[in-house]
Parts: sequence; C-alpha cells; structure tokens
Amino acid sequence: MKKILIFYASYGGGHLSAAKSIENVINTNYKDTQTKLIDCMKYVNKGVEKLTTAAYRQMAKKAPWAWGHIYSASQKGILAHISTRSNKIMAVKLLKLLKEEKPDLVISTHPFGSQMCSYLKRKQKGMLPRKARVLVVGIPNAGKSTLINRLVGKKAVNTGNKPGITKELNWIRINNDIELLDSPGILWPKLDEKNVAFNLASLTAIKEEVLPLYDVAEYILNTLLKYYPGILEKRYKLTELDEDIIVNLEHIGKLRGCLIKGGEIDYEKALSVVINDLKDGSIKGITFDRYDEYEL
Ligand SMILES: Nc1nc2c(ncn2[C@@H]2O[C@H](COP(=O)(O)OP(=O)(O)OP(=O)(O)O)[C@@H](O)[C@H]2O)c(=O)[nH]1
Ligand SMILES: [Mg+2]
Repeated sequence: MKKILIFYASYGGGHLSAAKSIENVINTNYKDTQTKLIDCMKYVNKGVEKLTTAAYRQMAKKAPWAWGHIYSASQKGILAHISTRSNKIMAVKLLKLLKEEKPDLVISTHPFGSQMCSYLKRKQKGMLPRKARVLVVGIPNAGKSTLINRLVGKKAVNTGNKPGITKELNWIRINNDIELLDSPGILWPKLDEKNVAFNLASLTAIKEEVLPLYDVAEYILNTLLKYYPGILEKRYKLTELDEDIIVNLEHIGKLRGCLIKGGEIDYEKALSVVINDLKDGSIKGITFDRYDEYEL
C-alpha cells in the first residue's frame, strides 16, 4: 500500500479543489494507494495561517487588483526573501509530519508546500554530507603514516625509519567528517638526474639496495661542505673533506663515539650518524634541492 500526502493551503478555494481532484483521480485509478489531504500551512503554523488567509480573503474581497502586485513581488525581492525564509523556518515542523506519516509520495497544490518540501530535500542532502576523503601522498619515508597516526591520536598504521613501510592503501577514519587514505610512498618512474636520486636517498626515501649508504653519506658530507660549511664544521668539526669517505667517517666515528670492541671505528654506525642527523631533523633549516643544480 503506497501512501500519498496531498498538501494544499487555504488561500482561496482553488488549491483545495485541485487537491481534492487529484485525490479523486488517485483513489479511482490506483487501488493500492492511500491518500491524505493536509492543509500544510495550518499544520505548520496555525497563527500564521489564520493571519495570512484572513489577509488574503480581505484583499480578494476589497482590493483584488492588489493581488497581481503582491504575486509579482513575491517572486523576487524582499517579499520573496521573507516568504522563503519563513517557509524554511516552518519546514522544520513539516518534517515532523513527514516523519510521522512516512509518505511514499507528496503532492502539493500550493507553492508554499512545494517550497517547504524542496527545502527539506535539499537540507537533508546537506545534513548528510559525504565525508571529506583525503589522500596522503608523498615520497617514501617522508612521514605520511606518522602524520596520520598523529591526526587520529593512536597507532592506526605502521611507521618505520625506512622507505616502503606502507605497502598498500589504507582508509583511516579521523572523525565523522574526515577519512584519510594512507598510501605507499611514490617516486618518479625513472630517476634520470643523479643529484635528484642522491637528494632523495639523503632523506632515506630510496632503499639502501638502490644507492649504497656509503655513497649517500659521502654525498651528504660533500653537499654540506658545498652549501653549508658552517654546519659541517659545527657538527663534525670538519672544514674540509678527504677524498676517501673512510677517512671522513673515521673522524666522525671518533667524534661521536662510534666504536666497536678494541676501540676500532664502527664505520656503519658512523655513516648512519651522518644520515640520521639529516633525517631526524638534528640538522635543521637546510635544503639539498638546489635551484642552481638544475638545467632549465
Ligand atoms: N624528525 C622527524 N621525523 C619524522 C617526522 N615524521 C615522521 N618521522 C619519522 O620518519 C620515519 C618515516 O615515517 P613514516 O610515517 O613511516 O613514513 P611514510 O611516509 O609513511 O613512509 P612509507 O610508508 O615508507 O612511504 C619514521 O621513523 C618517523 O618516526 C617528523 O616530523 N620529524
Ligand atoms: Mg607509510
């Protein structure tokens, strides 16, 4: 059984007559339906309905010529604004009726009823907005997953200090309004420029198997010497670099206590000192991504 509400308003008898005719046609031709006639203005606000229908009757009786003016004025401008605003306010009451009656279909023979229904339809769409879905994208090991965990306030996704920790896409709900998509780090399909590859490797965005850590540490030290000699001196007490990376790492290893049993230098540890100083932010406010290194 389908339920149909037919809204009308008592501004003159025409809207009610039209509503009754529609009801008649439905009841005669569609057996499996139930119809209900409702004065929508009376339902939403008896006071406003009484006042406006009385005003309408007086005008129709004493100044019928004024109706044309009011009708045109109600289509745009201040009157239209007032009417739209008041219909929006009254529509909230109409929603109660719609929730109680749960009609399959609403027909309205008066524009106020149509306006209130269309407002409710739009508002309902607005009340159920789609969640904002945000893709977190960037080079490997940049901190995408860490950012997501920080925003959610718990360890929702895996993180780790090497590229390739996130291997697939994961949707993470932050709250009722936002969902984040964690994604594996992406890189250019081909790293043509050597310095671009080394810059990425310096940020540990490229796997060790691709560029050996010794080469990366050497690149970092050379780049610091070239652009930030003050930092190289302050951090590693080096004003120049030896051509042999082992000599430089020996110096840094001694300075930072990277030793194995017997006082030998732990070169692996020394080079991870250089890489981690850059990665963990101990060396701040620098960039390897130099404008002057690119051919334009
Ligand atoms: N110093 C510093 N380290 C950070 C920051 N954010 C993340 N990290 C560290 O960077 C490393 C990589 O973090 P992840 O969040 O796993 O990076 P990711 O971008 O998700 O990496 P993939 O999933 O491998 O692409 C971890 O060791 C983090 O602790 C930050 O703001 N500052
Ligand atoms: Mg990740």
